[in-house]
Amino acid sequence: MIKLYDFPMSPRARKVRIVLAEKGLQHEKVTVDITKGEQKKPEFLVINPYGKVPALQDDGVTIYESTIILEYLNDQYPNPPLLPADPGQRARARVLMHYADNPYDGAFARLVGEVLFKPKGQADQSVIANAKQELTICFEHLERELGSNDYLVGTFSLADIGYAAWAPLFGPLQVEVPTHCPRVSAWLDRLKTRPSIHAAG
Ligand SMILES: N[C@@H](CCC(=O)N[C@@H](CS)C(=O)NCC(=O)O)C(=O)O
Repeated sequence: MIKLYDFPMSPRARKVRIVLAEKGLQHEKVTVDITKGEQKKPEFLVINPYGKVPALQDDGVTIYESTIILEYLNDQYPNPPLLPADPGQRARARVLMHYADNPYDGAFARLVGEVLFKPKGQADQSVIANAKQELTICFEHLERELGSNDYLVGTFSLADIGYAAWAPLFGPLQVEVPTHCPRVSAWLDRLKTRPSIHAAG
């Protein structure tokens, strides 16, 4: 049985929950309460030495880093496939996964640090403004990447998941997709209607 070390509010764990739902995989969830520091306990550091969720155990293997977990699940449980078969499109999907994990995730992580983790009134407004500016650049890039497609690489794939996973935090972080990125808005709305994304919480 697949075991997911999870925390409900974690966007990186949400990525894994989306893939588990897309593939209809039975699994056991173990909640690691990161608000209580459980991710830094010695027994969890044996599972993920970085002391972060998610982590996943399956078939005798322990994996951490959400994007590597996604790739593992797609390799081990190929149906439905969540990466294109064509090598060029597959590489493009991975480029977009890398983009989700770097500028996009990085800007959100800074916003979470200021808006959600700092006591009210102590958030650094310049960090917030810079992070929102970086997100605008990300949304503009995604607007170009989407073109007229419904999903980043045509059909739904792992490439979409890293972006969808942060959407529940747009409200609490007061992030809005700029009006000059209508394709991004439509794509995020489309993603919200997928049962897997709904199921992942
Ligand atoms: N690059 C990692 C990041 C994991 C990560 O930062 N997880 C957050 C929750 S979304 C966490 O565990 N934070 C607690 C901590 O850093 O102590 C991944 O994608 O799995």
